[in-house]
Amino acid sequence: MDVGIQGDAGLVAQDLLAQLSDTAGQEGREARLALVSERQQAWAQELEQMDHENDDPGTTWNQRAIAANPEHMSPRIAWRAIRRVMPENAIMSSDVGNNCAIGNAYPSFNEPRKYLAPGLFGPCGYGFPSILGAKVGNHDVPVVGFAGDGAFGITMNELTACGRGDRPGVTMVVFRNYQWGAEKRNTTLWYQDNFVGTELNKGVEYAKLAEACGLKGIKVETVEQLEEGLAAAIEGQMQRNETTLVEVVLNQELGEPFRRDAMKAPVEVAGIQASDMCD
Ligand SMILES: Cc1ncc(C[n+]2csc(CCOP(=O)(O)OP(=O)(O)O)c2C)c(N)n1
Ligand SMILES: [Mg+2]
Repeated sequence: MDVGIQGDAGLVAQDLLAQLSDTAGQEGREARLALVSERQQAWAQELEQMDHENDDPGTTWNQRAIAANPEHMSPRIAWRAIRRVMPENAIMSSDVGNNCAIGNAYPSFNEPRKYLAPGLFGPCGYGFPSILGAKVGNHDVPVVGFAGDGAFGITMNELTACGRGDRPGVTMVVFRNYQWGAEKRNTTLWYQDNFVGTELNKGVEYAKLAEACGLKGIKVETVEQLEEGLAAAIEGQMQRNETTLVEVVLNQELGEPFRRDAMKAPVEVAGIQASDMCD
């Protein structure tokens, strides 16, 4: 029998619990826990082995992106390096974008209130201010923010304010793939690489922007540089109250689009010419 319940979720759950016996839910519990742990281990193993993003049939963006910059880290290779260095008690934030979305699979947490994400609201520019706020509330805890180069640009004016006076130090990682990657991913799939407005200015040096704001900035291009640079930045945050921006140069691979379900190839409804769009 199904029963619809309308009420405050917390209060209803408490009432339900009060009605249940102490052994309710025990049946098959061990087997369920074993299955969860088996699945977790299998997933962790799979993640360890994934270096690159797949192309959908008929598209070649990722293959070309890997070939174009074989010396650059892929998002997954960078995330594995990050995971090796992140302190266990750190609070992290994750912005909206392709690199951050790929990265959401990597961290694991042993305590609550460690992971800040914009969820379904999806505002680009979330990663930096949210980690600044986390540090204001948790001076003794290492905090590390993550954002793509496009999304970071939306709130990077905070660089001018966060180093004032006795503000606590933070560590901010910016993934530099020179593109609004998540948007470009849609275009590779449904518009035959007809990119419009997805390229970022290659001449901008994010680490130097941080330095110009009186903060520390480092640009890293290899796994070793990333591990060393991020570890040093976190050490500086905790020991010397330093804020460091870690600019991580990546290749241009792109993972799953956010809304595969919501996107469709455009349908030609009339014989419109490009020249129709001009004066
Ligand atoms: C305020 C705002 N504007 C636009 C978008 C749409 N949007 C979602 S992801 C994305 C691209 C993010 O690019 P970047 O931060 O460089 O990350 P990447 O995908 O390259 O890793 C955009 C424009 C959004 N979510 N929020
Ligand atoms: Mg980007």
